[in-house]
Amino acid sequence: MKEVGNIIPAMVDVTDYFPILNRQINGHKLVYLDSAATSQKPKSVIDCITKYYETSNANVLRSVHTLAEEATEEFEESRKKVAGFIHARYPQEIIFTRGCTESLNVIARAWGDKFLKSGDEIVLSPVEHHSNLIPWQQLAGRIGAHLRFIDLEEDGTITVDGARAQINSKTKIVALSAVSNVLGTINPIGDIARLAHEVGAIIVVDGAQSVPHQITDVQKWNIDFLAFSGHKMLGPTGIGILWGKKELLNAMDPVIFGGEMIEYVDRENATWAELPAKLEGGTPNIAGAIGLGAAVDYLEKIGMPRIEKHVRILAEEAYRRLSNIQDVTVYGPSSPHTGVVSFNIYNVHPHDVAQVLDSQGIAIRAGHHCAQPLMQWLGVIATARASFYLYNSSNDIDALVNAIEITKRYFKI
Ligand code: 7TS
Repeated sequence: MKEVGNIIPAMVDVTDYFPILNRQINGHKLVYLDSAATSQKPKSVIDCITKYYETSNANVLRSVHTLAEEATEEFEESRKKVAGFIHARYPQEIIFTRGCTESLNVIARAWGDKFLKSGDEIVLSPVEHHSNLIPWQQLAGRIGAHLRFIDLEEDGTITVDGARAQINSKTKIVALSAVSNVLGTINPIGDIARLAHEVGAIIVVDGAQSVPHQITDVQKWNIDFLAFSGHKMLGPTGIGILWGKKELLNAMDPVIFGGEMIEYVDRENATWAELPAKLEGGTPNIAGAIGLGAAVDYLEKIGMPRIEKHVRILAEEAYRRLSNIQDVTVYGPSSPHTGVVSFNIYNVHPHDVAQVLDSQGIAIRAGHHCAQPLMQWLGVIATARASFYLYNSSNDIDALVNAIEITKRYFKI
């Protein structure tokens, strides 16, 4: 008998609030299971960006005319909203960047180049997205530092003991994702932050997959830096956040030089503006920042604890149901498991799985997910990955399970 999942409705009226989810794809209603790559955008975010361009568009932080003052006010209001969202102590600790990748690169350059020296160690994990690996590889190469990797448990989880085994007096930076974009594992960030601080190291957290899905409290975690992207949390592309403790951001030198970030300039020399301008050289993505503020409003209206619970229930339900399908391998722990479910169908390339699913209107991602060292650890070249957000329901899991059965029949598995 065919298994039917628990009834888990979407958290919002998708038809009204997420216009794109009304689309038909290849004759089927779109089932969007690729939010880990980028989330869809609610109408309130789309409308907010349109309104900004239609009514207040101007450059920020320079001119004194009305439009410029309105734009600056909205831009700075968004900074405050983001600060509140992650429980930052000061809005000046919120630096607008292009995204998580840029934020991590800035930390590696601006903190790493200044404060690390030859022989120092950087502790990472094998599950990191390339964005939280390559900047550290490059830094290590520039200054002669060494990378160490936390051993994973059999199911891919990271434990505090595993971290403790790699952290020592030579450790200067621990850089870890809070949630894996492939395994959906949730890492014990607060405990690992304590270990890092015990040896005088700093901890950098890649929050790309965690900030959209759970309450983020940088003070409770007691971390030093956090990087994340607006586009995975209902906001627009091209806007992201670098958060750091004020004293650390103050100690860093800028990496982008030009307009906006200076205090005084003469022919030979320049001095830097106060935070956050010091680290925001050039005209920022104003509409993006304002759109991100609208996304934060939307997420807070729905409630992060509810979103966290919803996504976790869906992911664990999908994990359970996919595990019960013959010839399907699901990766990572069954619980806790959030956001994403990676899987393979025996003898079928994940790209082929994604293609058959697309023919059924289902959008998933297939590939190495910018986590090739993790693929090597799993012993696979790629996986298929379904990822969930507040607009998904158990109907989407039904559609996914059904389409996997169609794929198996197609490839005669
Ligand atoms: N870190 C993690 C954990 C990620 O999942 C991603 C993007 C990034 C960093 C980089 O974010 P960006 O916005 O700067 O590109 N992850 C994915 C993904 O899993 N599929 O597409 C993008």
